[in-house]
Amino acid sequence: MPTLHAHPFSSYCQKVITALHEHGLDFTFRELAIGDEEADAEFGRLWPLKRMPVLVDGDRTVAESSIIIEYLGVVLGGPAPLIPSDPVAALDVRFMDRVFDNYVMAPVQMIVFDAMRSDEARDPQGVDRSRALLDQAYAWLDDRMAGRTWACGDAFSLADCAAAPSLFYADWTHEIGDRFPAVRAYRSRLLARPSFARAVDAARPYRSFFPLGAPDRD
Ligand SMILES: N[C@@H](CCC(=O)N[C@@H](CS)C(=O)NCC(=O)O)C(=O)O
Repeated sequence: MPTLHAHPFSSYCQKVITALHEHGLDFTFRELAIGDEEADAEFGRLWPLKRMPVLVDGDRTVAESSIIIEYLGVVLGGPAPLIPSDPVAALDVRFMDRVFDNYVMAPVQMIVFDAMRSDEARDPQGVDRSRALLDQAYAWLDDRMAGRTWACGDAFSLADCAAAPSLFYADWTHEIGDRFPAVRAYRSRLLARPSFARAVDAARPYRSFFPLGAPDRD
């Protein structure tokens, strides 16, 4: 059984946990709890850049959420084809995965990490730029999602695994306004997807960790 070194409240960990549930794969959860020095040291030996999650399968260590999800498909199998077998369709899935990581999750992380800093260390310009990028991403996604169920059409994919925690936390960080109805509806569909709903439920006890204050919903 593979081991996932992760934290339930982390967005990139939820992305991979959603994929594991889609595949119906059992795994051992090695929680990277704050203050657990032993887990942290073990994690640093596995992946010196220390970005969660990391999957260990036998003597293989796999880092980076998208690569872990690709690995689940090609090595560990399971019923969920999260990457289409058609190579051109697969490009669209990988493109949307990059969109959610780079243009939704990255600005969300910037704003959230900024909120954890002392007043003197804050970067208001960076926060403004990140909020503007989120607005641009929401507008682009609203057009893209009109008439679609999932990010790349009818099949739930890697891109939706990336979208789920990205849009979940994005709405908490920089609200997805009424002018983006297709993005809001997509976020609701993602929250209703059993694989992601399970990841969200497992993270409920940690909501007080959210530096901007978790809203009383979802
Ligand atoms: N590109 C990485 C990003 C992973 C990442 O940023 N993980 C966050 C948690 S959501 C993390 O480990 N942050 C620790 C830090 O920034 O020191 C991936 O896709 O796995």
